[in-house]
Amino acid sequence: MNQFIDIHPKVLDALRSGKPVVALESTVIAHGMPYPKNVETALNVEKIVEQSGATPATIAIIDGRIKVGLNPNELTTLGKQSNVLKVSKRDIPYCVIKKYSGATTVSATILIADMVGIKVFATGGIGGVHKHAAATFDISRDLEEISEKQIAVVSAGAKAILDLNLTLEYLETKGVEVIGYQTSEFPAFFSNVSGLNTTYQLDEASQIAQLMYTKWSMGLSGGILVANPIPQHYAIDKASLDKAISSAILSAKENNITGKELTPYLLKVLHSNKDITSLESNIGLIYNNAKIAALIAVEFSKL
Ligand code: PSU
Ligand code: MN
Repeated sequence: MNQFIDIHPKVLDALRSGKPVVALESTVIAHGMPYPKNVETALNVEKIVEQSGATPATIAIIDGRIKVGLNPNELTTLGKQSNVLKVSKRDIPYCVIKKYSGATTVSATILIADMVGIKVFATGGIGGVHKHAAATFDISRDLEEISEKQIAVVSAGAKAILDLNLTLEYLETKGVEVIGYQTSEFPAFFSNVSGLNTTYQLDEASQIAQLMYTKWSMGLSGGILVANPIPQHYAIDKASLDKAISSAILSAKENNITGKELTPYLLKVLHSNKDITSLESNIGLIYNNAKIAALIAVEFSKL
């Protein structure tokens, strides 16, 4: 095993005996939600994964050590401290040599999960192609990593702040199938109305596990995006959501927020917008994704 990684004993035991494991990211904890809701959510997500029959492995960097599986203290520190780096692929070695703590994005989490052999990963919504990307070139590393690693990523589609159509086009170019879990419409994170289609719809976790097994057994490289709609009672009405997103993007422009700061900034503005319930919705969809991810991991471990 890689000399820079510490695997939590529970996770190591599960991996060695072929039991189901679900990787979880940490940027959503450190940069995607305010304290203390973030820590509460992260602890609940782990509980949901466990209750659904899999071992949770939250991934982060703590004082320069890459951790696969955090203890509650580490998780709390990550959610409380304000100097935690947002770590994408390019940031990992720097964070390690400086002995800093870093929260891993979807892309860095996938990369580390793949190093230790985890095949299923849950998040809220993946990063993707930003609106106006033709001018800014802002395309999340998340899409590259999903397309390179053998992993199933369960998310409520891509974050609604993005250009969802371009995100789907990009995934198609990279050969990533977008599987709608019990839906044929690509979910739009806080809402299930996008007007866009998933590649295919599958209704059972066992079918998704079979697809993973088949893709990788025939030597096709790359991951699968499982798009899991937000539970209807958490969904935000599309008109209010679009309005809130437009004003968040405008605010980012006025304040010259770009690069890695953009996504956390937009989410922060949305979460503080009193017209929509985006923080509650974000938490609701993450719980739902954690559960489906665990069910898929359980089914995949049987194959
Ligand atoms: N999903 C959420 N909240 C988040 C994120 C995803 O519900 O905060 C994070 C993920 O870590 C994702 C990152 O990888 O946002 C994308 O950032 P960027 O657009 O800078 O690549
Ligand atoms: Mn970006």
